[in-house]
Order: sequence, then C-alpha cells, then structure tokens
Amino acid sequence: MSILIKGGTVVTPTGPIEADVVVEGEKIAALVTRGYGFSEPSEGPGFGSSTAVVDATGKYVIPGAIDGHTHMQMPFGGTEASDTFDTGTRAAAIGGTTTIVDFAIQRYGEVVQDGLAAWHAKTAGECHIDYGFHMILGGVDDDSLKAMDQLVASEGITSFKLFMAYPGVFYSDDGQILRAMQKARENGALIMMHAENGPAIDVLVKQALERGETDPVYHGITRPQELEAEATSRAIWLASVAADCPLYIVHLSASKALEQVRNARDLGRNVFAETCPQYLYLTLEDQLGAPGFEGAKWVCSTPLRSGKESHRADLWQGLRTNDLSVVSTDHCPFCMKDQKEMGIGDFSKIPNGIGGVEHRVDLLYQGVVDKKLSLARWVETIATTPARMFGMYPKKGIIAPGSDADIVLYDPNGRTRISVETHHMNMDYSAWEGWEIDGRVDTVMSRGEVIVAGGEYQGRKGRGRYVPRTLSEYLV
Ligand code: DUC
Ligand code: ZN
Ligand code: ZN
Repeated sequence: MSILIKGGTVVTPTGPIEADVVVEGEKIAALVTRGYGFSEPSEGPGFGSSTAVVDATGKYVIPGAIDGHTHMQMPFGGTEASDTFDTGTRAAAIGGTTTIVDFAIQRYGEVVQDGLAAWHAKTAGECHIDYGFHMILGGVDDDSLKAMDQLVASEGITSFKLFMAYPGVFYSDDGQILRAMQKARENGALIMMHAENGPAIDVLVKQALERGETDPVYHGITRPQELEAEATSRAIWLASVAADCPLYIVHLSASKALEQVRNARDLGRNVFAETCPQYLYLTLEDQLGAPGFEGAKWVCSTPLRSGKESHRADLWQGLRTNDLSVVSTDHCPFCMKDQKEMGIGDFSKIPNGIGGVEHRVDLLYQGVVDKKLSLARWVETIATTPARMFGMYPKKGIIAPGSDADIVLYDPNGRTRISVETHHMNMDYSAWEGWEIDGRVDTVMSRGEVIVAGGEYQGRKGRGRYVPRTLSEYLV
C-alpha cells in the first residue's frame, strides 16, 4: 500500500520545504519537491491504483514526535503512575508522539536484567506506539556495572539514569556515580542524571515540616535552584573525571543549572540537557502556590521555579542556542484522588510527577507562534534530536527516504483547548486546564498506518514495537 501525502509543508531540522511525501508500507519512500519534480502523483515512483492520497494542504508535515522521558505505570512515592502503557501511549499518539523512551527500573538489590524483563512484561501487547527503554540504576555495584555492558551490547539499552536525589529510594552517591560514568565511558552509553542534591533537600524538607510548612508550595521552596545547580555542576565535574563520559541532564528547570551546562558545552564537553514544557510555562507562584491543596497538581521534581526570576526566558533561550537540546515531558501522572491526596498535611508525601505526554507537541508549537522557537527548532527539539541523542536516527525523528513513516500532519490554523474533560491521559485533572493553543494535531501516522485522523484515534493497543537503540550520535 502506498500513501501520497500531498500539498503540505514538510518541516525538516534545517527548515520547511514544499514537498509531497511518498510512503510505501512502513517506510518513507521519497520526498518530491513541488515545482521541481513530479506534478502529478501518477508520475511518481511506484504509484498505482492502490495509492491513497492524503491532502496536507495548509498543514505542516513533521516527523512523529519522540518523548524521550516518560514514566508509565511507574511505582513511585508509595503509589504507581496512573497512566498504563496502554492509556499513556494512546494519549501520546493523539498528541502527535509516535515513540516514547520510558524508564525500566532496577531497584536496589535487584538484578538489572530482572528489572528490564519486568518492564518488557509490562509493555508486551499494551503499547499503541513504538517504545524504547532507558534503565534506571537504583544500585551501582559490580553486578550492575557488568549488566550495563550487556544491556548496551545485546538489549538495545544505551542510556542509564542515576539519581543524585531521593536518598533511600534511587539515590547514588558520588562514588557510585563515578563508577557508572567510567563504565559508560568504556561502553559508549549515555548517563542521564537527575541532578538535585537529595541529602541537602531532605534537611530543608525536615526543617520546613518542623516549622509547620506543609502546603504543596514548600515542595518548591525546599528544592532551591542552588541545589539543582550544585548537583548539575558536580555531575559535570564527575563526568570530567570519568574522561568526559557523556552526560545528559534530565528535566533541567533552573537558570543557574543551565549556566553550568552552558559553561561545560562552551568548553566542548560531552554535556547535554533537556527541559520540559512545565518549566517553560508554569511557575512556583501561579501553580505550585495555588490555594489550599491545589498546588499538589504541580508537585514534580525538579520543581517549578519562581516566575519572579528569569528561568522561563532563560530556558527558551537555551532551546534556541542548543544548550538545551531536547524537550521531553517527564510524564509521570498521578490523580488527585487517592494519590496526590496522600500528601494532605505533608507536602513531602505528595507523589512527585506531572502528566503531559499528550500536550508536548502543541505546547512547543505555541513557542513557534510566540516567536520563541523557529519551526525547524520545534521539530528538532521534539523529534530529531531525541532520535539522535538516544540512538534511533534515522529510523525515527526525520522525514527522509528509508525512515519509518512516523508522520504528523499539524494544522497551524487549528486550535487546541486542553482540559481534563477532553484529554486522554488517565488523570483526574489537567496540569494545563483551560489552556488554548494555536495549532492542532490533525493526522498521525505510525510506521505507515494512520492512527489518528482528524484528531480521532484509530489505532490499537499492541501495535507498538520495542525499538532497540544504538549509541547516541552526539558523542565524541
Ligand atoms: N521526578 C518526578 O517529578 N517524577 C518522577 C521521577 C522524577 O525524577
Ligand atoms: Zn528525575
Ligand atoms: Zn523522570
């Protein structure tokens, strides 16, 4: 079966071009530039009566987006993230994301491969779109270091997340971090770092609770940007000691942390970072500081930052300058009922996480409308760079011959209104309730199959495939 996507503007990481896209089976077969190539579909390669024509006039034709940081049904904070791989990947698809990279978890004392097998079991037959895994190392020791080699060589897992926060849960100390970095330097893997100084945060949390400061806003106040910047800087220096091990800072939220990344990159270091839509738009005062217990909806770590400081403007600038290379969601949803409510009277018991896997493409497109990002940079930060960063390029992340036909038709004249009433994530609230966005996901194709048409979902559970990943393209 061939499909001709006709009349649209294809957005590549180097800019928009007026071109038609030919899809053969699961792959992109050709791009036909209008005005220079074939004027009629029947003149093109491989066209016949079985060619379906999709009219993309007035639409952007972009690569299916890749969310490189999600946590479906993650056991965390005494509960489990409320989106399953079924509900979460369906919502992702509706929002224009055709691949996620989720996190398999090795808990302290567990065999790494057992953790990975558990995540393969969770995803089997459940996903609506393609997916890969990073591996969270909850305990760095001789066995897990050996396992890193095996995962890179044989399991298609080339990135490992470590935590400088959450003592007693996922926390690794500096010695463990250094050992994992040394191993990554040897086998080419990427170390992904949750960069917050956990032990110092725990002191501030205890002191706040002793003062009776129990509301959600204190989650943010007890995680000051200095403790993100310090951990980011420490991770960068530890990576330097590990012979410039490739380092990727996840969910960067603060200006001072960005400064550390920028300085390292200016020195030519193998240091990369992502941010998330919540840090680009939301604030400690307006959301986390909402009256009563409302702020719990926005408890996530790293936390939302003060709107009185320049974090949001600095992060947008970082995206333009490539000091921030990727926008992921850190999708880790919890319902208010029975989940976030666990922290009424004690903010430290609120499960950390925000759901947003459905909205990243739209929220970043708003950045284009607002002239904070170019069209090319939109596509690069949500699709092309994640593909390259996480070893899935050129299979994913680009509209080019030979790539998977993961394609989104994006309608710049459409409107998206975000609400719990209309979203598809398994959450009983929306972190973006009432937001109106210029632009709308119209059609989504995953490996040549139309899974969203006119905004309506047409795919099916179980069609998503595991994507084994190679090493990051960005390493030197
Ligand atoms: N931060 C969150 O907010 N949720 C999941 C894990 C994390 O690091
Ligand atoms: Zn994290
Ligand atoms: Zn995360």
